[in-house]
This record gives sequence, C-alpha cells and structure tokens, in this order.
Amino acid sequence: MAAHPRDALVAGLPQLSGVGRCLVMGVVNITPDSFSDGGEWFEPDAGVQHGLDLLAEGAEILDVGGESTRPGAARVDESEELRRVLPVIERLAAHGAVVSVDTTRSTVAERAVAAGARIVNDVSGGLADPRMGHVVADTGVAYVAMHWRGHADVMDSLEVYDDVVTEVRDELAQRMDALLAVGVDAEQVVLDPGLGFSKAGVLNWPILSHLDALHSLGRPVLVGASRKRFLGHLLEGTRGLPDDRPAPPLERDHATAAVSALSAAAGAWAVRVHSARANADAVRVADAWTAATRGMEDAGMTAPAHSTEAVDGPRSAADEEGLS
Ligand code: PMM
Repeated sequence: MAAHPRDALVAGLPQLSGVGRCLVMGVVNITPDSFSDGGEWFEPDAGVQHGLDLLAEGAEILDVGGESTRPGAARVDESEELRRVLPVIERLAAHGAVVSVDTTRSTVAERAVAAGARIVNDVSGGLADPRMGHVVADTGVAYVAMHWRGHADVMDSLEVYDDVVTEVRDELAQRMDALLAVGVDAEQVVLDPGLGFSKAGVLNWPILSHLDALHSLGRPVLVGASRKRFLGHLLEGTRGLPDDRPAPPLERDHATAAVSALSAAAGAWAVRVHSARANADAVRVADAWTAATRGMEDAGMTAPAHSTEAVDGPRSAADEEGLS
C-alpha cells in the first residue's frame, strides 16, 4: 500500500520525518494587530520567550510572522516585517528550534532562511510575490503553499465558490504546477487549504471533512483552524453573549483542539495553533485512536491487543492517583 502523504518526506526537515503522527506548529506572531494575540509578543524578548514556552508545551515547529493576515489588515513595509521577525528567528533557531517564517515576501523568506528558518510558510502560495518560487527552489527549504485569493484588505470579497472543496483543491494543484515549473522540488511542498482566507464560516467545514481531496495531490497537509472566526460562529450563544455574537478568539481554544484531533485522525501532517499544550495532547489522542483502529501490528506493539501494559506501559504508583 502506498504511504499516506502525511508520512512523505518533506525536504529540509529530516528531524521531523518518521514522527508518525500529526505535528504541532506553534504560532509566534510578532505583530501589534493579529486577530487573537496581536501585541502580546511584539517585543523580540517576549516573542522568543513565547516560542520557547510553545516548545515546552509540545510544539515541534515555531511559525514566526511579522505581518497580520487578519481580514481588513493593512500591509506592513518589508523593512518593518524584517525588523520584527529576523531577531526572533535567529534566536529561536540558535536554541535548536525548527523555525518557519510566515511571509508572502520572497526577500523576507530569503533573509529568514539565512537567519535559520527551515520552512517558508506563504499564505499566498506564491501568488503575492512572483519571485517566491525561485527563492524556494534556490534555498531548497520546506514550503507551505496555502490556498489564497487575495490580500487581507480584499479577501472577504473573494469568497465565491460553486464547490469549495474542488475549487480549493484545483487552485492548490495549479500552485503546485507553477512551483514545479520554476524548479521547486515536489518534496519541498506542504499544502494548506487556508481556512478562513476568502472562506466564510460554513465554507470551512466541508474542506475539513474532505482533507482526503487535498491528500489526493500527494503532499502533506497543514491545517490552520486555530481560533478562527468560523469556530467563533460555531460557538455563538454558548458564552453568555447575545446569540448572534461569535465566541471571542480566546474562547475558541477547546474547539481548536477538537479540530486538531479530527484533522490528525484524517491524516493531517501538522496543525498550526496558538496554544500548544491542548493541541499536542489532541494529536496524541488521534494517533492512539487511529493506531488502535489499524491494529496493534501497525502501531508497532507486540503484546496481545488487550494487554493494558502494551498500550500504557507498566502501572506505577502515580497511576493510582487517578482512574487510569
Ligand atoms: N492562518 C493565519 C496566518 N498564517 N499560515 C498557514 N499556513 N495557514 C493558516 O491557516 C494561517 C497561516 C491567520 O492568522 P494568525 O497568525 O493570527 O493565526
């Protein structure tokens, strides 16, 4: 049987291959205006500390961004974006972290890679800057190509679809073709449906429930649902607010973890999240669940299927503290 795209090698990230489960990418926004955490880690020291905290909570990748993609957000200058992200990337990479740079600009990508970034996370999939594909090809780094139809100031006006799953898949396939045409190796590419980007609330659910459509393109898939508006709308009326008010961003973390578990079970390569711990736990739950579904043999366990020792390890005194 062919390997699942989740387990495909991603060029430039040997230390992340073979993990055998969905990875956790923690968000480090060095911005004053991102939708859920704008301003919190705007100073370099605070950004670095936040990245280290995310690692301690179970993140395997840190995604450092200096430009908000919140709907309606104005663009920042390239020099300001560089000033925000480079010192944080340099210091986190020096700590040994696998760092990703969240940028649509090829120059920022290039400088970030020189500063130690191993992944370029481009929410425009190469559409915002025609030089991006060349930089990715020349550097050989991993590249997240997200589905995108336009910058933050216009993206909400571009959410017109007949069949959102097919159109997102086809538009990502076109991005792949364009990247390969300028010399990017398919092994560098991770695909992302771009939840919330030119996609109103309900349009996000069919995408999530059809990750197999994206997997049909043969590359690993990253899911970025964390704290997004469609989760706020899902939770309307559950937070003591007026019925038509979405749950605020910081109230969306439990729903985010649920999406992470389901995405991991559906074969996502990684989930991009603001808060690491619950999501690191969630992807492990999904992993244990799917391993048990596949059977003990695939899970690499040798003991009989009903031995609790094989699954949980030997019981310890600490286990007695709870109903383990
Ligand atoms: N979402 C945001 C920013 N960058 N990158 C990828 N690959 N996928 C996403 O869904 C995504 C992203 C939204 O802004 P945030 O940084 O505040 O989450």
